[in-house]
Formats: sequence, C-alpha cells, structure tokens
Amino acid sequence: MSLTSNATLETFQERIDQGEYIEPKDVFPDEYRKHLIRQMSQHAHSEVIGMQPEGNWITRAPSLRAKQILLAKIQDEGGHGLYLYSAAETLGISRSEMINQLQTGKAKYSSIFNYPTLNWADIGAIGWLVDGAAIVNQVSLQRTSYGPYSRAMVRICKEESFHQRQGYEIMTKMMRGTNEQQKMAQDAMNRWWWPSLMMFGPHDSNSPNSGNAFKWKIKRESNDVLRQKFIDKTIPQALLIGLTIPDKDYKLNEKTGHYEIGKINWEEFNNVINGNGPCNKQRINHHIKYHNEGAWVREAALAYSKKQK
Ligand code: BYC
Repeated sequence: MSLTSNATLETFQERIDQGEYIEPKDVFPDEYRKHLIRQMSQHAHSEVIGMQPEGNWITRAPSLRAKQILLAKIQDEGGHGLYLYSAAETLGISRSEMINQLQTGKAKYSSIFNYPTLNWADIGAIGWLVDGAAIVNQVSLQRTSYGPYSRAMVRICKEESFHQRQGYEIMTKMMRGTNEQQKMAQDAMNRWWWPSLMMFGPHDSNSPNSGNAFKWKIKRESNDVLRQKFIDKTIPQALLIGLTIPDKDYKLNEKTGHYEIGKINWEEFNNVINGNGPCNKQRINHHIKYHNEGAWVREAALAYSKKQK
C-alpha cells in the first residue's frame, strides 16, 4: 500500500527505527516497495541463473556421491529462487513480470554467474567461495526490515552453510590429491577469487542504493563491511589447505587484525553487470529456451488450480 501524507511517512520511519518488521498489508512508501522489488527479484534471479554453471557438471561429477550432493545443492538453489519470488510477489508484482524483466535485461542478477565452469574444481570453488560470499551477505539480510524477505533469508542461510561446506570439502580433497588435482584447484581459486569479491557490489562510496537501503534498514551492513568479513574468514581457509591467494598485494594488518587486499577490477565488474561478461548471453538465452519449453507445465498447473476452485 503506498503512502501519501507526511504523518503516515513519519509513522513508517518510526516503526523502522524501532526495529519493527514491515509486513505486506502494512502501509509503506512506494519507494520502499520499488527498492525491495528490485533487490528481491534480482536476488531470486541470481538463485535461478546460478543453477546453470553448476548444472553443467551434473553429468560429469566424479562419483555417485558427488553427483547426488550436486543435484541436491542445485535443487536447493531453485527452491531459494521460489521462496524469494513468492516473497517479492507479496509486494504486488507477478512472477511473470519479474521473469520478463530478467529476460529483457531490465533486472540484473549476480555478476558471478556470468563466468564459466571449466573443470570440476570450479564446483568446489562455487560452493566454497560463491556460497560462502552469499552467506555473509544473507546472514546480514536475515535482519532486513521486510518480514517476508527476512524469513526467506533465515531458511536460505541454513541451506547455504551446507553448500559452503561441500564446496570446501571438494577443494580440500583436491589439494590433498595429485599434482594435477592441486593445479586444477589453484586454477579455480585464481579465476573465482576476484569475481567472488565483486559479488558484494561497488565500494560504499560508489553505491547509489545504499542511502535508502540503510534508512529503511533493508541493508544492515555495507558492501565493504560484508566484503571484509568474507575476506577475513576465507583467506585463512585457503591457506589452511595450501591454496595461494591470487593477489600479490594481500597482507594481514597486525594492528587491525584484518586482511588488506589489492585493487578490485571495477571495469571488469561494470562490463559484466552491463551484459558483456563471458557468459551473459548464454545464461539468458538458456533461461528463455527452457522457460518457453516449460510453458506447458505452468499451463497444466494453472488448469489444475482453476479446477480446484
Ligand atoms: N552483481 O547501489 P548498489 C547464491 C548492482 S545467489 C550484479 O551497491 P545494492 C547462489 C546493483 O544491483 C545470491 N549487479 O546496490 C546461487 C545496482 O544496480 P541497480 C545472490 C550488482 O542493491 C546459486 C548497482 O550495481 N545474492 O547465493 O544496494 C549457486 C549499484 O550497486 C552486483 C544476492 O542477490 C553484483 N554482484 O547492493 C550458488 C544478495 N552488485 O539494481 C550460490 C541480495 C551490485 O540499481 N542483494 N550490483 O540497477 C544485495 O544484497 C544487494 O543488492 C547487493 C548490491 C549487495 C548485491
């Protein structure tokens, strides 16, 4: 429901400031609704598009155990997309509208899924680094001010922590394996490290959406704060299994206790989010193809629900 008068706007902000959750039937400003639709739908699209790079390896998983785990993980990601689409629908946008925005390039999805998965170690790197980065961001979003988004995050975080561990297990196994396996793991680390850091978005000084996001407690911690948490947590994990950090400038600042890193390549990030990454076109074309092929499933489901009425 949108807001018009200043008095109701003040009441809304007071509720936010007191840490109350906002629910779908509450009164809130249209800008709050639009901001949430943008972020939540992009989040949902990321989960669904994120199934593609991993799906590429189901038929080539090195054991039945690995295949079962990968299948379960990818199915979880699809489920996360569904929770998030449902949560976004409570804001008055339909799923087909959101899908249309994705397919026509009006809505973004996470930059990370525009990189290819070239070898089995990439599946380890995605679980460990990509899900690891996603957890840091999503743990913070569990306290986001919009009730349905917050509740979806609580459930998603529980599943993501299993995903992160299975990825680290793959990397650990490969680092304990043959020279060739170690090289594959390091190669995956070299290719996924920097894009994982970009997942947190631009530096705070260059993040146009952060102002309102903080005012309305949609975001609870900034892009740079979350990125630093991920760096501090992940570098020791890499070193523990013998991986090298692909950054000649990284160092531990003994005074602050935080790792410092070299410069992130924002030109690469901007290219990727503007549709020119290595796999952008492939990801969207694949989505459109299978969405169209699945039209009969949606029609059948709707026919059944109409019959129930
Ligand atoms: N990629 O003002 P800013 C997963 C855009 S999937 C693309 O800082 P904001 C998984 C941003 O949208 C989990 N675009 O924005 C699935 C904005 O453009 P618009 C994915 C990015 O919203 C399968 C512009 O840059 N997680 O776990 O305050 C397998 C300026 O940015 C990115 C989420 O989606 C990016 N990385 O902050 C495995 C988390 N970064 O929209 C794993 C939910 C920035 O104005 N989202 N942009 O055109 C968020 O927390 C926030 O939206 C962000 C960005 C931190 C990503």
